Order: sequence, then C-alpha cells, then structure tokens
Amino acid sequence: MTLPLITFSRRLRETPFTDRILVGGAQSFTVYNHTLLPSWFRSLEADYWHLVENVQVWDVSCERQVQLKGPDAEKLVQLMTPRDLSKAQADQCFYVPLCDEDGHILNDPIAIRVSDDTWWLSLADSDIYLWARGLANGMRLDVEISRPDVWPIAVQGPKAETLMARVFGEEVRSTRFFRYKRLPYHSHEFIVARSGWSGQGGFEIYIDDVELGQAVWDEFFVVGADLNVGHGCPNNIERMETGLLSFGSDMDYRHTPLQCGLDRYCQLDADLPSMSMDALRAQREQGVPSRLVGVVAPGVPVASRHSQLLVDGEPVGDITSQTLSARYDAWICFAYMESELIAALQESKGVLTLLCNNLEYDAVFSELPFKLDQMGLKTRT
Ligand code: THG
Repeated sequence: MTLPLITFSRRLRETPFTDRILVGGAQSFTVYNHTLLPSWFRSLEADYWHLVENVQVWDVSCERQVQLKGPDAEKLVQLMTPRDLSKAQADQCFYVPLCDEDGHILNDPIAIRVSDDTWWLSLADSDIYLWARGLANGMRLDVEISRPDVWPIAVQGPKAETLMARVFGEEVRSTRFFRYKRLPYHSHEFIVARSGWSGQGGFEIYIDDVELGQAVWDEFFVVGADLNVGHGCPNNIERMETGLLSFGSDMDYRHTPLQCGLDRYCQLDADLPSMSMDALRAQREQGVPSRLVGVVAPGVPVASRHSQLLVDGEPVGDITSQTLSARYDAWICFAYMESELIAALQESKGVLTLLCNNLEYDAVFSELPFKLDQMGLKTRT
C-alpha cells in the first residue's frame, strides 16, 4: 500500500477509522479541521455511481464537535447564528450559518441540542472553538466550551436505511430528516441522525466510544455485503449536482448567507439576539452586490482548474467549485456573479460562454440548486 504524501504530526489528526479507510482503498486525502478527510476511493465518477446505487460508509470524523455546556449555552449559539433556535425540539438537527457582526459567514455547522444545557456544533472547516471561547470570555457567559472526542461517521445512499436497520434495529427507520434518536448498540447509546452531506439519503452516527464505533464500522461491512456496501466519502460531483455548499470553497469570511443562498436559514424578522442581525437586515434592504449561482455547459470533455466564464467575450464571475457531471454530459460550476450581471443574464442579455482548455463552449445560467434533469441535457453513455 502506498501511503499518501502527507506528513503526520500531532497537528494533523488521524481518526479512529483512518487505518480502515486506507485498507478500504482511500486514494487521496484533504485536511479538514486539522483532521484527515478522504476525497476519493475508486475514482470520483466510480465513487459517485456506487453511492447513488448502493450504500457507502464515510469517515467524516473531521466534522469535529465544539461543545457548549452550561446555563448560557443556548444564548451563545443564538448569538452566533441568525437562525431562530428558540423553538428547537429536543431531537432536532439545525443547519446553522454562524455569522460575525458584519454578517459574514464563519462556519456552517449542524447544531444539535444533546441535553437541556448542552449543544454540539458539528463544524465545517474553521476554528469556531476559539471564536466561541472569545465571545464567552468577552461577554462573561456562563458556559464551558470544549472539544469532545466525537467522531461522526455517515452511512449514505439508497440502501442506507436497510443497512442501518440491520445494525441499529428497525427503530432507526422512523427517524425523520434532520432529527436524531439515541439508539442502543451493545452497552452504549449512540446519537443517530437522518442527515449527511449527500442528496442520496442516509444517516450520521456521532461516535463517542471509539472501540464500539470501530465495531459498528466493521459490522456494516459484514452485514451489508449483499447490499454491496462500500467505502466512500463526500463526493464532489454528487454534492454539486445536489447543490450542497462547502464552507471555505463556496463561501467564506467574505460572504454573507444572503449571498450564497442560505437566506432560508436566517430569520431576519424574528426578534433574536444574534450579533449578525443588524448587518444582515441592512444587506437585505440594500440588496446583495453579488451572489452564488450555477452555470452549466454541455459537451465539455475534460474540466480544467483554469476555466473562465465569459459574457460577450469579457471575463466575469468568480468560480468557487466546478466539475463534470457524472449523470449528464455537462460541466457544472458554482460562481459568484454581480447582481447586475445576473439580472442581465436572466433577461437573456449577453452571451455566456465557458473558456476551458482554450476552447469556448455555450453555457447556461442556473439558479442553485441546479435542476439538471429539467434542462434537456444528454446523459452520459
Ligand atoms: N454533517 C455533520 N456535520 C457537518 C456536515 C454534515 N459539518 C460540516 C458540514 N457538513 C456542514 N455543512 C452542511 C451543509 C449542508 C447540509 C449539512 C451540512 C445539509 N443541507 C440540507 C440541504 O441543503 O438540503 C438540508 C439542511 C436543512 O434542511 O436544515 O444537509 O454533513 N454532522
């Protein structure tokens, strides 16, 4: 087995599952929250087809938890996000943009209330531990902030529910989308949520007992053989086709949730003590200068990192993520475009082209998420 060219130290965390995914054929890693995250196993395309037809087990331990515990825990979460958490049900998972006082996004975790006075933020790739501690100290909040050893794994794909039921029992089937249950496994109860970073359906298990977590992992591969269970990881093609955003790539400290289509997670008319409220309301009032949209270009054979969008021959837009679709014969991207330009394209003023490997292709503007199946695209053969 050839090890990836990456130097390990205490600054770069392996996970309880790293050895297993190396044996399982992980070909490439990225680093996320100072932790290893595999990026493909077979090839991006083969991983995609395996995921959309079967079930995969993902090591997403890099989605590290920051725990807020104490009388002011909820106050601190609500300070950090413009999403209204006041009606949070005990078993609910919340996708929450965390925003600073200018409304800029610092992270977009999934938040869950694990007990009356305890919240977990399941982080994207930025150091919210420090931000939360800074706020709590500065505001003298009565809350303890820590990084518990919790290692999420995901089970994703159309056969995920069948596989999960074999390991966690039939009870798992009645878990609703973005809700969680505590389900027994031997001597322990794990938090199991119906969530995950794909559009194929599935679950996430917050592993807080390493030995039992590894037993769960191994059991998936024993009892799921007939389901063609495989190793996998968040798949860039699938998540783009589905329209899931990646913090650090598709939005970062420069962007607000109103610019990247996360408006529905901001309750700007609610009376919330969130630090980003005023800035976001002001931006809603003034309108956003630019926002994230999609572009689709049929018939592109090979993608290029140096792709450029043009309108009437002039460079436009700022591409954040791009890939060839696996299902359709098309190149797709997310890009920031100025609001005026978007308005012009919506009125079919200006010709949008993609410059890729020195060739020009006709391109089509799209709101996100894409509706690729309604665009009359050819499927790949
Ligand atoms: N699972 C867990 N933690 C995470 C992620 C995850 N932390 C990092 C990263 N992913 C956070 N980002 C996202 C982005 C989108 C979604 C989840 C996490 C997502 N969105 C759904 C959608 O857009 O359709 C639904 C959101 C909702 O309705 O609330 O699933 O994947 N544990």
